[in-house]
Amino acid sequence: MQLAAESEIDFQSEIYKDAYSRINAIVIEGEQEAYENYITLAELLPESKDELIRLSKMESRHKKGFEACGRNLNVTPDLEFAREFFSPLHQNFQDAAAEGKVVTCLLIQSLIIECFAIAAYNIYIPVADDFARKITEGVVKDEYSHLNFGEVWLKENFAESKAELEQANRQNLPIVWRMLNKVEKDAHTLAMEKEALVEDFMIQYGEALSNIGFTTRDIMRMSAYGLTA
Ligand code: Y39
Ligand code: FE
Ligand code: FE
Ligand code: FE
Repeated sequence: MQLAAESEIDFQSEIYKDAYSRINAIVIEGEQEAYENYITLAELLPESKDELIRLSKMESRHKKGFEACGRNLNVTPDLEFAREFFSPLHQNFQDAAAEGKVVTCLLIQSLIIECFAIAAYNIYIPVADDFARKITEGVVKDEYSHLNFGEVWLKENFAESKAELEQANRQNLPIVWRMLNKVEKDAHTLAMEKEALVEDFMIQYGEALSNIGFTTRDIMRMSAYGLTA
């Protein structure tokens, strides 16, 4: 992998800034929705309320950090693009929350979205500008702790959650693939390759499913739903 410091990335070029206006917006909108999702989860899981409110506050700090990254490059985030980008997952989370389907909410936010964030931030860090790299390094550590919350809860409630997890995976994993396809070109402009994003996502997500209690065979079957998107 090439490091930003040794590469030819021109962070001030119009091409870079145009792509950044969408990727930065996706991250800002994602952090805002993550903030809201953890507040919703705190209402659904009163026994974990304090912990979930703490996670929600971390997400709003992340949002502020990434807003600063955009300002630092003189980029205006395209938030309308970002809201559209997240709307299918956002809608599925809202629908699940309205039905009290906490397992589906946890799969969407704490597994899928957190793994997506971890993959994106891991791939971004080596090719980020110095300001954004420092911010993102701090953020990605937090995202691992958010993923861990979901893993621990779902592991403790695995037997009762298994069927709903499989259904929620089937419904939501293809959406992640469509999201990756929509962002592939802009990510490439930022020196982030889709293949690397997919690989990192599948490693994080597969590990999470394994930690929760799924077998290798289950994980293979569940992962295959991504491929048909
Ligand atoms: O839990 C979180 O903080 C997640 C909301 C943030 C999602 C970030 C999504 C990043 C996708 C960027 C795609 C770049 C190729
Ligand atoms: Fe909303
Ligand atoms: Fe976050
Ligand atoms: Fe998070």
